[in-house]
Amino acid sequence: MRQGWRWFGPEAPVTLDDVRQTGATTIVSSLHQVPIGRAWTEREVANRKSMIEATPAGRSSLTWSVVESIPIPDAVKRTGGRAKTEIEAWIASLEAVAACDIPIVCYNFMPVVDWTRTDLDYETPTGATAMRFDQERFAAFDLFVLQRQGAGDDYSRDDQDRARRVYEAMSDEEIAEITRIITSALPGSTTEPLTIPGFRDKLDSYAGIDAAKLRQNLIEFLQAVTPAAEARGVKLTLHPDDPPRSLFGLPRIASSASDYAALFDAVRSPANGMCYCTGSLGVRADNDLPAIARRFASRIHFAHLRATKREGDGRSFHESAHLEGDVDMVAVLKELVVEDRKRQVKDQIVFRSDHGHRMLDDLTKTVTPGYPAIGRMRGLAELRGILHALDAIPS
Ligand code: DNO
Repeated sequence: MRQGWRWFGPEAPVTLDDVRQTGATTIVSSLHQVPIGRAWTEREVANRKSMIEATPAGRSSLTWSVVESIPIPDAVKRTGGRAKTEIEAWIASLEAVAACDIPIVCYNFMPVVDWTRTDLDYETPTGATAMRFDQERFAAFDLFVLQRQGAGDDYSRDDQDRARRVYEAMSDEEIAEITRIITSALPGSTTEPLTIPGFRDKLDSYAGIDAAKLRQNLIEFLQAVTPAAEARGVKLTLHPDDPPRSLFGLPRIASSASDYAALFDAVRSPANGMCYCTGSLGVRADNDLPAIARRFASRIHFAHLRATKREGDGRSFHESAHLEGDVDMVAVLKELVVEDRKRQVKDQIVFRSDHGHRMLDDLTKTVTPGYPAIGRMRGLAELRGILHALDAIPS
């Protein structure tokens, strides 16, 4: 397996030289500066690639092997194959990526919000901080800050009472903070930052789109884009919903093994692949992670490895250290390694240690939420340790 690192570009606090020191050898990146929906040009991709791959004298080399992500505009999620112009622009971006020999593209199909948390710096017992999704704070935002129409139908009377108490105890600053965290699109998100009125409008634009419709739209998108990907040898990898359940009454359709099975059955192209994210899928107790890795092994080209810990209410969770929490990382890596050993080097699975605790020097620095260097490096080192141990055991 190839050890990857998500790099947010030349303005990011973590530099390419920092990445070299983590031991990662391959880069996961995107043209975050390009507005969603605008086609990427080959020149733009090539410039970024040469930034990554121009190795200073004496330094170890890095390659750019994964684009995470080419964002999918709302029009595609809402209207599927009818969003012809948007799909053409997406294919043009894909072709620019392919022309630069980058073999893997990650994307997701979550409407309105990409990954969602309520707390960025939840203090863990070690003093390091983690990202957290607190169901009561989320409900307080949905019911009383956003005041989403129909939200009451999604929460029990007890849940609503608890959310009201949480909301009433929040200061104005706390309300502003949770609004910012939820609406302004966390780093790497493929959705637009929104204001509260903009958020309500976006939700309205999805009225009448249920899970079956959204799935059909994704299938139409895949039918349109997989021929281009297949012809150019690019693997498309669908990232799971994070968290893997409906939020704000919106459908989500990449949350479970049966969701992925439906997509792989509908679009059989080998370019139709999976980004296997243990942290996202692991939030659901009924997602058996090693079984998912085994079942879809040949479809997995990219993996996000991190662990989440479900809390007492069964809905809240926080991001634990990579080998703690609810994910059996040894069992997961065993499955991925079995698949990886069957592949040629050029087709090996790229993984990155996903997210990381904010710890040590990063506690006093400006960091990218979820992506501080030290916590991610701790995770990568632990994962690498497992891989070394598995390598020592003959297959
Ligand atoms: C968050 C990331 C997501 C992911 C996209 C993939 O940390 O996992 O933003 O990049 O959902 O398209």
